[in-house]
Amino acid sequence: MKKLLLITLAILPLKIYAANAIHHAPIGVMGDHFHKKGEWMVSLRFANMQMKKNIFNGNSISTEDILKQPNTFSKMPMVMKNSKSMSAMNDIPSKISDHPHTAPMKIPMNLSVIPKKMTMRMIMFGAMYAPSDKITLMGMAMFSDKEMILDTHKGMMTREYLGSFETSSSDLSKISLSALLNLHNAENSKWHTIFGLEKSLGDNSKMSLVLTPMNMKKSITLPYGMQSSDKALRLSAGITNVKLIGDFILGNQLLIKKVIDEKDWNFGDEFEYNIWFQGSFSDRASYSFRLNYRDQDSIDGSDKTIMAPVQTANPLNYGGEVINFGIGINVIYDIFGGVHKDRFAFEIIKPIDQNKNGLQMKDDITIHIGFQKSL
Ligand SMILES: [Cu+2]
Repeated sequence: MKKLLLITLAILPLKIYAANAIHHAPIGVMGDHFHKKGEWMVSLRFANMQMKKNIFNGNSISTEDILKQPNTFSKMPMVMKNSKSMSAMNDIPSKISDHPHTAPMKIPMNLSVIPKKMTMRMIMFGAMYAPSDKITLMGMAMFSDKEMILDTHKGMMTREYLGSFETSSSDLSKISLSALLNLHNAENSKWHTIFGLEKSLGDNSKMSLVLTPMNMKKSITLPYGMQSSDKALRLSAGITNVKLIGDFILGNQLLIKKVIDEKDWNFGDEFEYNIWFQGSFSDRASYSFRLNYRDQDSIDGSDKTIMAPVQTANPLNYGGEVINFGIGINVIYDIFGGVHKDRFAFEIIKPIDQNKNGLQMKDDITIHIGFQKSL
């Protein structure tokens, strides 16, 4: 009898602290669960995001219509290394905009390079540690790899297609440190807050060869979206509620990210809301449905060397609202041994509504794959 009681006590904490597949949120949600005092967890996540086609203020737009969009940089004096020609151009700004064919640099009046496909891959290493039952600390490092395929058209007259090219960048993108603070821990409803700092690292001025509308290969500073980092420091704050309704889980999370220290430019502040529903196939396998709403501001500031006849070179063509729907599974296996089991998770996400600012690529499917192990 005494033995039985001891075994029950030993198993009990496991039951409460995330023993079943359903006890962790869908893998795309961060900072959803707690650990018990002294416990560590390590995680490895991989995300693959695709973007295809373009949308203008949320509506689809054809290649022909993108080629009719004005190139914001055609009205600006060009930044040139030769100060003589720089001052000469400053003297005749009206001539540049009024008479494009006589402009010294032949800057296309309209957008001439069109993004066709973008792939972003992210690898995230994470660690969690609970100094007490009330607080769990969470650290994360993210590597990103971006690839974009673009089509170049002639800058003027016939606007004919000249060819395609690819740009890419990869780097350590950011690191973050957060604390989860338990506010309320009842049997069927748990509340906790998240506070953290996120530092963007990596290159923010990577250069790459591009095919210009003059049909020449030239090395330019890649547009904002292709840079691995914006070098900004962000504060993140959030609140999470996880409810147990019968055998099901209903989770809610609000998360904001605000830039508190920036360089010349930074990606906009973010607001994110997640609501997810989970059910169990068994203790070892659960499924999830998730709605995700994201609203991001456009880019603040600019990099004067980023100027190309492509939508991504304009800081206003960033941010906006996207609503995503995700389906996921969590499974528990016992592969690597130890006190705690091995958790694997998969989630596939598809946008259901996109109202992005200005002219941008359209989000397509994102997949998340994760491995988590408590120590
Ligand atoms: Cu954890």
